[in-house]
Amino acid sequence: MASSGSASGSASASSAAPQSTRNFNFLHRLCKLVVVLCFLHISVTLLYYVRSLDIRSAFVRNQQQRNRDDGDPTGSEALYNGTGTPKSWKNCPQTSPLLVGPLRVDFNIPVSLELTAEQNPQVRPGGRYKPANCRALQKVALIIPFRKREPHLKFWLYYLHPILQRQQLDYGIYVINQEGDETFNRAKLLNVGYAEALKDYDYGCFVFSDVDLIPMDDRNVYKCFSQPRHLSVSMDKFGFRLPYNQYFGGVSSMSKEQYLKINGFPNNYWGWGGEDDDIFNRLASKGMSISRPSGEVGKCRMIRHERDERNDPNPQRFNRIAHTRETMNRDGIRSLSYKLVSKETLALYTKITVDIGKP
Ligand code: UD2
Ligand code: MN
Repeated sequence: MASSGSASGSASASSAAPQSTRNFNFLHRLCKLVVVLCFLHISVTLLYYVRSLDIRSAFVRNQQQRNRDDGDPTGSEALYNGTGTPKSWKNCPQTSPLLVGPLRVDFNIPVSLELTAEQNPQVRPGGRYKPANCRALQKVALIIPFRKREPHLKFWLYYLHPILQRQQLDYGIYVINQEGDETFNRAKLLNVGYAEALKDYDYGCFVFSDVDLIPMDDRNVYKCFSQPRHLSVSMDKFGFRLPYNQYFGGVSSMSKEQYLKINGFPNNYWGWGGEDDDIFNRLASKGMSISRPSGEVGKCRMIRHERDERNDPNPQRFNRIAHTRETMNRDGIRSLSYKLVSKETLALYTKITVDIGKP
């Protein structure tokens, strides 16, 4: 039993050698496979990492491009050049270094046109200004619809002239005064302002402002953006909130191109209300979106007032707003007609008195 045991022992010893070799070979191959897999894993990880770097830098490039677009909605500075400013001058910076942020606006402190003129010696006749040491990025016409609101206009000029100068804009102020006692028509006056301002200068940007609205922060820049801008987003009158998402009343800005794309504003909203919603509908129907400052930067105050005479709520407004898409192509800047009564180049603004007819 023992010999057979030893014989069988030697036989199993002779067959154990190739077995261990086979095991060794197997282990060797397994290790190789593990190494190859590790290598593959590292390569794939590296590849993804490099690609994500590419995407990140493309994102940064894209953001920078967008910031540039925001500064110049026309995408070319050419429009804003040729202002009579020497070519060697540098462009003003994207963000003016002169801005101070939140401002105190108090309508209990009386102001006068004389005081405003005294405090703004750089403003030229007609309410024109451009920075003395750099080329403004935009040429902005400020258009104010107006009738019998002299006390409000005094405040507007007193507060806005210094702000607009700190914003380093090349600007002009146009007060569009409706002649006579017919029903008031805000949007048609704004169209007149657009047409008349362009007779003066090649403005590329138009800011449309109520006479009674004053911004409370000079970082709310009265210029144009890559999308139409609503500037009076957070008004004391509405508890410093946007009353509704589509709200476009108060102060807004549009580049010439954006304005022309919607055929300007409606001419047939007589009396109070609706015209701002019609403008919003026009923009939406052309696929544009509304750009807005933050609620903090967009704070503003409205001078308290009663409803004016001959500006009662327009009973047709709801019906008209419902049909903007059908009417906007035939009613707008392309079909505007009015009679210019007078154009006065005053110390702080250009006053355009106009006969815009009646309903
Ligand atoms: C709101 C909107 C305004 C416009 C209006 C409806 C705000 C802050 N503003 O203003 O943009 O959509 O509703 O039409 O929500 N004006 C005169 N003389 C007049 C009548 C009007 O100068 O006799 C001018 C003036 O610039 C005034 C603007 O038109 O600020 C708007 O009229 P409003 O102030 O009487 O109307 P309001 O405050 O409800
Ligand atoms: Mn008002």
